[in-house]
Amino acid sequence: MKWIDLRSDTLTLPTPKMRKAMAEADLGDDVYGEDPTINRLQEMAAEKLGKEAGLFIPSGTMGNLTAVLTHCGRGDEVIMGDHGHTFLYEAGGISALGGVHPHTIPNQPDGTLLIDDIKNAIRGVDFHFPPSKLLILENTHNKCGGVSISRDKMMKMVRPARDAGLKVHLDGARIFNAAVDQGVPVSELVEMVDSVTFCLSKGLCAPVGSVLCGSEVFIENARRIRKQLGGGMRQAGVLAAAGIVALEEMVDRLAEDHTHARQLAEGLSEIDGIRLDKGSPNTNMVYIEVDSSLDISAEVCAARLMKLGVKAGITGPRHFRMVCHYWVLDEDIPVIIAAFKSALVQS
Ligand code: TLP
Repeated sequence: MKWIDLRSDTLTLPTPKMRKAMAEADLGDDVYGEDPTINRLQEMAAEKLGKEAGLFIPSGTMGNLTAVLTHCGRGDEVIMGDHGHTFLYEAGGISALGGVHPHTIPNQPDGTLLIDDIKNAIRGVDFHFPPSKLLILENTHNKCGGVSISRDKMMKMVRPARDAGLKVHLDGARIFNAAVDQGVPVSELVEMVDSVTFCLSKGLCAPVGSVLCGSEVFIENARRIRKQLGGGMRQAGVLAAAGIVALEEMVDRLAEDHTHARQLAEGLSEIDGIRLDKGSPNTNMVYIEVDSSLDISAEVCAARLMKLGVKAGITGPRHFRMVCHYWVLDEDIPVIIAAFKSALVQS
């Protein structure tokens, strides 16, 4: 059976061109800084993002963790959204491994944080308090519906942190989706932050890896933290080679995933009992809720969809997330919509 797997864009497989580039990559020991393919990927990434330097990291989670531990020491406090990936889905790594204290404030439906909430979260000087050191933002914002956040909104959120002497890190796992969605160079969306992680292994289809970018001094310090975390890899140019293809060939085509997400959202919202959960998709994610008048749980619905070749991500008792990516094709969209109709009719 042909599967249409919408659970995440992390499920993307490398393209044939990536596999060829991986097989032919020039390699060396990256802990010595001698893997030419990794060095090239890091330079390309830094240049695209308008930062001085980049560091290849095994995952987005380790990229964010490395950034936090580079910016903060034990007992320091990080301000972040309560729907942020670093808070919700990174296994509490910043606390468990870094002794860093998370201070959450509410994410708004558009993925932003209120300026007053940021200002109020920043601690004054008092030995009772953990020192506020870092603000973390996320763009696109996964849990808020894959929403892409404009440069203007980013600038506004960064300002109060800057004024109080905090650093700012961006979880830009899908920052290229945001740039393509807004039709702006990616550097414009990250110019205001001190550090940014983006993922090669999501919509960009590489099998493994993220790049952390920032100033030369920051990246030198981050290199030590990555080593402490066990993320110093050796001949990992085999992986970076796919990342280079990702940056060269897979960025502009993200627009197709956004079109598919819009088509899917339109088709699903016409089905009785389905409503869009987080507003219209503006990048590659569609979140939906199945009405309680239909007596069907997400588990039962997902099982029926599976029988029809569709894998959807369950995000709540009646909620789904569907993520469009390279391996979801034009002709798959009507198949997914028909599968939902059929799965709900049976209830
Ligand atoms: N997100 C995954 C799951 O962990 C939820 C997904 O399927 O979307 N930042 C953001 C915004 C992410 O969405 C993710 C992965 C990460 C960081 C972590 O990346 P990896 O999986 O490479 O550690």
